[in-house]
Amino acid sequence: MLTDITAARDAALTQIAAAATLDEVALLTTRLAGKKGELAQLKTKLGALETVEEKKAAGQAINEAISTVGDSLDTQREVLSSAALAEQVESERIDLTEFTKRPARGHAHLVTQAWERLEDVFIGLGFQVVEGPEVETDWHNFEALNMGDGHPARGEFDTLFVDHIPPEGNAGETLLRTHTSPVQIRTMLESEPPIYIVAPGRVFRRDTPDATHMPVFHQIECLVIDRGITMADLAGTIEAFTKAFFGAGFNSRLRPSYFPFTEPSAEFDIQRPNGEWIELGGSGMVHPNVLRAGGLDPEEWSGFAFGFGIDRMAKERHGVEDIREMYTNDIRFIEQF
Ligand code: FA5
Repeated sequence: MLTDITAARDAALTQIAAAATLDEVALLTTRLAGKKGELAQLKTKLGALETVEEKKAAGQAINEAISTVGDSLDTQREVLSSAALAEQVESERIDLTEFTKRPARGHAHLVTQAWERLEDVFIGLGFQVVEGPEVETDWHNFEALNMGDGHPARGEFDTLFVDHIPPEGNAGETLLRTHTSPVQIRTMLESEPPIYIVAPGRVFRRDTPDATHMPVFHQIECLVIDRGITMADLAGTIEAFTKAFFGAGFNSRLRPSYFPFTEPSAEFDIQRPNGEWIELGGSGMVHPNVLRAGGLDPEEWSGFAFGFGIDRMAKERHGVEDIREMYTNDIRFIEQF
């Protein structure tokens, strides 16, 4: 009987070792190690044995054989599964060797670069960066900036209105901000002076695109509110900014001008090392009516503000002929900066 068991076990092990696929292993598992498998069947012959000792020894030998065969099936299953996985990986492998040249890395757009550098320079000068909404109320964009209904200066800003009736207010009072100056009002209303902020952002005007105009462009606003601020602080800040941003070889100047929200007002220009002057933006001392709209007492607080076009500045700085080129998304143009 013991010889039969050993022979059956060895035959089973030989078959398992010869199994070449997982399906074959599955078949062998049922046939050999199942409850009704060939080895288990041997137990039916135990009754024919004469002594208890013989029965016990044979029973034990059968159990051991079943266990050995089970282990062998497990091992074979594992061997075949990892081989199958390796085969699948190999068959699904994609040959990428022809793409060994690394793709070119992109970079930020010219205007984004200018925007980020402006923020860095102003942070270096001690300013905080704030943001305001692109969709504004008529009040923040005009009224609070000393441009009441019918003020002729409103005509300077060809405004895009939003088809929206605010919860409080009337149709035609919601618009796309025409400049970053409404952020002055929001900042004064939301924080206590002293205020030293810059507010970069996107602005909108119904301007026909040409070499120096886009209907969507970017401005950066600077606002300072403190005690005893004078025009000299404005001039000094613009000069410090000019040198920090453009370089030590650049100078700045103020020219008398008019904005409803500043009094006195000035255009400011920068001078290239070659002596050429470039207009940059508008500036002035914050008008008392604007301070009041911002909830501040003009007797106690004074301040200056300036603002300029980021796109226009980048255009001048890099000698771009036409501002529209910056938005054609022509990679040959964009790659140059
Ligand atoms: C203003 O928008 C004022 N808010 C600036 C200001 C701020 C004055 C604080 C005083 C105190 P202006 O309309 O001039 O001003 O526009 C400022 C700058 O935006 C211009 O100098 C120019 O650089 C840029 N700009 C104006 N219109 C366009 C346009 N359509 N496309 C590109 N840049 C423009």
